Amino acid sequence: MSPTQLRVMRDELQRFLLPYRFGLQEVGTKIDILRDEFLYLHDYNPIEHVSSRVKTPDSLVEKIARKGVDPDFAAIRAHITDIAGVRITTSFTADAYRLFDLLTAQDDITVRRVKDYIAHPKPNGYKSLHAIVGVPVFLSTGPVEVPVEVQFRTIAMDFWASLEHKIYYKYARQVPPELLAELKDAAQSAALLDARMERLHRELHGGQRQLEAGTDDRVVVV
Ligand code: 0O2
Repeated sequence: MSPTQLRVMRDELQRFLLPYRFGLQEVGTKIDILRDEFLYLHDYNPIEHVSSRVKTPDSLVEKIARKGVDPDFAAIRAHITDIAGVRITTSFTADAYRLFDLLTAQDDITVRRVKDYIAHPKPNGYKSLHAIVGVPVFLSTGPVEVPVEVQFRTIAMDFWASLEHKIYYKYARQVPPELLAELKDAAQSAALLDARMERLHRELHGGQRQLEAGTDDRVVVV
């Protein structure tokens, strides 16, 4: 392939990925607003950490091959829905659900698919709440709805998932059974820690600081 053809391919890929970057910016702004409003109104921050990424070309190619998706942009756009991804890490499980509710209740957000791996953990122990949401992005050519995968999880779930991810890749997906069993056990410990910390948090605030659904401003701290 000539350098010119390579440059054309690179430019096409960059143009394809551009709306996904804008989608991340839109969702990022929404999350920033929720966090700032919480801090301002309730002196409470339900969010520990937010990270976002557009899938790398390597990871995209791997997923296209794994899912048997046709390698053309229309098929990729239709079938790979986590090209734009945001991860919201919370202190407590209740905050993960609350933020999910607040984000998905917004009028311009379309909920395309939800996978609740917190209520129904994967067999390996993975826990996280996943939502594929459609967010409108206004380009010079008109509006487009961009899918963004938002993952909500606690610090303990995130700690487990990032270690499991590293182990998975270190062993090229062929993780020894004893390590898999230990990981599953560690996931249970993480879940116990989550439950314990949440209980302590409630006790500390004597039931004074629970996130509850309100009517007008949707979330109140009572
Ligand atoms: P990366 O490197 O994070 O981008 P789908 O996209 O729904 O058609 P998929 O990919 O199985 O099919 O969807 P799912 O279950 O919602 O998982 C999407 C993402 O969740 C993964 O993206 C991971 O980030 C994370 N995830 C899911 N299962 C696990 C798990 O068992 N362990 C860890 N550590 N993370 C998990 P990618 O594309 O696999 O990878």
